[in-house]
Amino acid sequence: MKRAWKWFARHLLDFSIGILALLAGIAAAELLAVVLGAQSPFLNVGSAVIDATPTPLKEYAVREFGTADKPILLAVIGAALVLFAAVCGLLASLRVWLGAAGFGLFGLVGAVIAALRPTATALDALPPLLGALTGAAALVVLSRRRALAGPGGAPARRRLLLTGAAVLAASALGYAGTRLLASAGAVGEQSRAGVRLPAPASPAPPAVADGSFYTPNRDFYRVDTALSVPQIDADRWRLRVHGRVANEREYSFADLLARPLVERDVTLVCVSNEVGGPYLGTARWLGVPLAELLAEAGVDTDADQVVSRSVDGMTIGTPTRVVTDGRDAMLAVGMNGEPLPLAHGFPVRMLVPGLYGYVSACKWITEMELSRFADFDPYWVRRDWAAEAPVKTSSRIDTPRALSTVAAGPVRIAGVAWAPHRGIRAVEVRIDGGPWVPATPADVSSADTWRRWFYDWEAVPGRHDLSVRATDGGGDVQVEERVTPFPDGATGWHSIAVRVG
Ligand SMILES: Nc1nc2c(c(=O)[nH]1)N[C@H]1C(S)=C(S)[C@@H](COP(=O)(O)O)O[C@H]1N2
Ligand SMILES: [Mo]
Repeated sequence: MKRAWKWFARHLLDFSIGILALLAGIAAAELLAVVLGAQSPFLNVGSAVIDATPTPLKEYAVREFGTADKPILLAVIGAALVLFAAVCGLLASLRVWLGAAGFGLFGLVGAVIAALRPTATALDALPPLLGALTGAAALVVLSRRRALAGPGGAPARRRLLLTGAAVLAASALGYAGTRLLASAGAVGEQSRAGVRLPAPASPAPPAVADGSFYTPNRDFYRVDTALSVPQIDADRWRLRVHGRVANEREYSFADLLARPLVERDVTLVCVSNEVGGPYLGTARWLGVPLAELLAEAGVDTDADQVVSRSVDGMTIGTPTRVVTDGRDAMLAVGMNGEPLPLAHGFPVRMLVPGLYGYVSACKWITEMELSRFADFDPYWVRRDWAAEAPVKTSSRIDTPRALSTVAAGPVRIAGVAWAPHRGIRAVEVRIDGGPWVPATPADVSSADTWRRWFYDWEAVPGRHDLSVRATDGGGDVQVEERVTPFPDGATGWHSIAVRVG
C-alpha cells in the first residue's frame, strides 16, 4: 500500500502532464467542432456508448438515475479519459513518442466513432484528429520541459511551470470560446422565440379544472438518447414523407402551420416507467392530423409501418393501421399553449394517443418513411424491445407518499390511472388485505388522457398497506402480475405502506 502510494507520488507530475495535454486536446477538438458546425467529439463518444449499451444495463441506468443518467454517463467517460491521459503521461516519461502515440490512437478512435454515427457528416472526424494532434504536441513540449527540469535547476523548473500554466490557460480560453460560439449558435431557442402558433381549427374540449391534470412543460418527463438537445431552425426545417407512397411529399414548418390544426389533451407514457413510476405526463397539444398527411401521400396498402426519423438519427416505427384508425394521431407543434420546448421536440414531433413514446412520439422529426415491419427494425426494436406497444392499463398512488406518516382520521388517498385511448372506467383501492372498494374518478376531457382519482379513508393508527388498480374503458382490469418494463411495458398493482400515528 505504502509502496503503491510512493510510486503514485513519484509519478504525479507525469500524470499531471498527461492530463494537461488531454485538456488542451479536448479544448482544441471541441472548438474546431463548433467552428465547423460538426458534432462534439466528447458527446459523440457518449452517444456511441448509449447506443452500444446492452438493454438491461440501460434499463438499470434509467431506473436508478432517471434523468441524471446522462450527466453520470458523461462523468464516467470523463474519468476514463483522465485515466487514459494519465497513462499517456506516464508513458511519455519513459519514451516521449509512446505517450504521443497514445494520444494518436485516442484521436483515431474518436474519429472512427464520429464517422460511424448515424448522423455523421464528412467533417465530424476532423475535430478528434486535431484534438489528438494538439494533445500530443502539448505532451511532447511538456515532457521535454520536464526532462530538463531536474538537471536544469530553478530556471528550468520555472519554465516547466510556465509552460504548464500556458497550456492550461489556452485550454480554458478554447473552452470559453466554444461555449460562446455554441450559445451564439443556439438557433433552436432563437427560432422558437419567433414562432406564433395559430388558433386551432378544431379546439379541445374545455380545459380540465383540476390543477394537477396538466403537466407543466418544465415538469414534463424527458426520455431520449440525445446528449445535446438538437437545435433546429424552424424556417429551414423540412418533413419528407416517402417510401411506399404514391406521391412523395415535403412540408415546411409554415406549410404545417397553414393547415387546419387540432388541439387535444393527450397523456404520453414511457415504456420504461416502472410500477408507481414518474415517466408520464399530460399536455394540451396542438398539431396537424397525421392521417391527413398520409392520405395526401397515398399510402400503399402493404405499408404497415410508418418509420419516423429525427435529426439526431433516432428511428421510431408506428403501425400505419393505428395512426389511420380515427384516433387523434398528430404531428404536434404546440404543447400547453407554447411552441414545443426544445427538449420535447421543437419544432415538430409525432404523438399517437395510446402508444408508448418509443413506438410513436418521435421528437425533432424530419422524415416519415412508409415501410413494412418485415423490412425495417427501428432503434429500440433492434435492441429487442417489442415492435408494437400499446400503453398498458396502470394506476398509481400519489398521496399519501410511500412510507410517510399521516394523522389518524380522514385521509384522502389520491393518484392517477391511465389507459390512453381506451380510457379509465373505474379505479379501486384496497386497504391492507380488505376488499377492493371503488375510488372516485375525476372528470377527463377524453379517453386519451390519464384520470385522477381519490378515495376518502378513515385512517386508524398502525401500519397499513394501500393498493390501487384500474379498469380500462374496454372493461379490462389492470394486470396483477409484476413484470419489468422490458420488452413492452411494466405490469403490476401499485402498493405503498404508510404509518398512521
Ligand atoms: N428523436 C427522439 N425522439 C424520441 C426519443 C428519442 O430518444 N429520440 N425517445 C422516445 C421515448 S422513449 C419517449 S418515452 C418519448 C418521450 O418524450 P418526452 O421526452 O417529450 O417526454 O419520446 C420519444 N421520442
Ligand atoms: Mo420511452
